[in-house]
Amino acid sequence: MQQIHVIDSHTGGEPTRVVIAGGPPLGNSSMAARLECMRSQHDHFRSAVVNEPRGSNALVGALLCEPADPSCSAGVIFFNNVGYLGMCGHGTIGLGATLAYLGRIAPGPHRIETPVGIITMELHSTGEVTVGNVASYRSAKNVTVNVDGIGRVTGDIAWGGNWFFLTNDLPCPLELRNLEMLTDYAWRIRQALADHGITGDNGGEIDHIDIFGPPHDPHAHSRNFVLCPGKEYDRSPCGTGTSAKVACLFADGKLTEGDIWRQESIIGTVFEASAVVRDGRIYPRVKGSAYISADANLILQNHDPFLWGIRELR
Ligand code: PYC
Repeated sequence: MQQIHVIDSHTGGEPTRVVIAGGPPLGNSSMAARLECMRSQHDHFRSAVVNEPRGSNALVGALLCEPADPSCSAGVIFFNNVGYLGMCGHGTIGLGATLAYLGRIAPGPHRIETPVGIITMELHSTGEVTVGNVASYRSAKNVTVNVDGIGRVTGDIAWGGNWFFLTNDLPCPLELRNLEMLTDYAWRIRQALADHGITGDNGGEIDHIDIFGPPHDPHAHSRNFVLCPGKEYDRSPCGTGTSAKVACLFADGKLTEGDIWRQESIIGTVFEASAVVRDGRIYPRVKGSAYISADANLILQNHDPFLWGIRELR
């Protein structure tokens, strides 16, 4: 029997499960190398933690690691129902709330190692967390793709720690009651991008689709629907997606340093974003709150036919 100590939280409705103890041995190299080790040798661990019957398709896992860089407070590898994420904004906010709950960090800024670079995570005395993300940028503007069963859809391709296709072309109002239609629409866009060989830089797969429309909250600037790689929607406004959006707004001259962008999610939760410019590069900052929902041990019994989770649900 194996035990895995986890802390569950949600950030604007989107769940995160931080693995505190019981993770696989991944060595002491960079987070990118450790992610590759986990992917190639311990992928069953990912599935056991986030997939049913212990998890759900919406759950994002965060394996807490000793950092390789001593200037960092922690390292982290994010994963989901189908694979791995370069970065995760809502997950980092969940990680901040988790480390605060455990009494492992005090309010103030902390450096965190991720597979795509070092980020900052500032814990505020209010319990809110601001993520200082990796440099984000738009790689292509106004890309039109022919989508099966839909027609032409136009959007931007941008990096916010993951690759995004961001579009204002709406198939219907951004309402939770339209979830099925939005999911189908976004999934078709994703497939069309792949079919037409449209990628991020260096062939990076565009595995997140971010659809924007008018907000409900009069204090927010926009509402979004984000489809994640495993065909599940983000309940939060998506930290890396909001970072990609901030990069696009900057590139269009619609946002400058110090401006605030309030991004509302499909369930009405809001992230507050801004950006810092350093050496000509845009570093988005995303602020939100997370709430602890469980402090538990996952049990893996050797005779359980679903010891490693139910894989390939999608
Ligand atoms: O907040 O960056 C994010 C995120 C990515 C996938 C789900 N949430």
